[in-house]
Amino acid sequence: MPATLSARIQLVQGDITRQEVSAIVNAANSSLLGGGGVDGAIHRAGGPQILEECRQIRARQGGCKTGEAVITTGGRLPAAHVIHTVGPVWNGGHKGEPELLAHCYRNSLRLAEEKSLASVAFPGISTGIYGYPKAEAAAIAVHEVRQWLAAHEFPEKVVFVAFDEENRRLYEQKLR
Ligand code: AR6
Repeated sequence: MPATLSARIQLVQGDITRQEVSAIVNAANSSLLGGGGVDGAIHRAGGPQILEECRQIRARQGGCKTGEAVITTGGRLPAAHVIHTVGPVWNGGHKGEPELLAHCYRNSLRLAEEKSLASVAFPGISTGIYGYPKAEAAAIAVHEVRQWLAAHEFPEKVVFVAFDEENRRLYEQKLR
């Protein structure tokens, strides 16, 4: 990886709600009304203002389709914003899942660029409840972020947040 690019990508293991970045990305569902996993953790830590803005977005545009992304406040989170994106449910890999997952990363990064956000942290979208194989998902995440950073000034930095040791190792391999 070119030095300038590697300096713009970080890997940490931990809880995404604690990240001090401009925006954290939420692995949401198309209702935007919250759920389990990282979605539940973000709404719990960030407080009711996030859900309130999600409801306003629903009223305007009726939720969020798979692969798309919307942005709200971060409420009480250290991050000023939450970018909510809806990953694909894993269905064997022949239902467009890789392309939809790539769209999640690209559309999230596009929102960050539109707002000139300095830094964005991503969880492993779709790799929990939605069942996307972790290694394949990490490969897509790393590929899409590298492509984006090579062509865009914003966000200046992307942080991959691995919740567990297994995910951290997978990202390490892909980033090597
Ligand atoms: N910080 C970082 N990563 C986390 C955290 C956390 N606090 N908690 C979980 N992860 P998931 P999905 C990791 O299930 O598969 C919700 O109900 C987790 O280990 O949160 O996209 C939504 O409302 C996994 O690697 O999201 C949807 O209905 C990754 O985050 C559905 O789940 C994603 O796991 C979305 O499923």
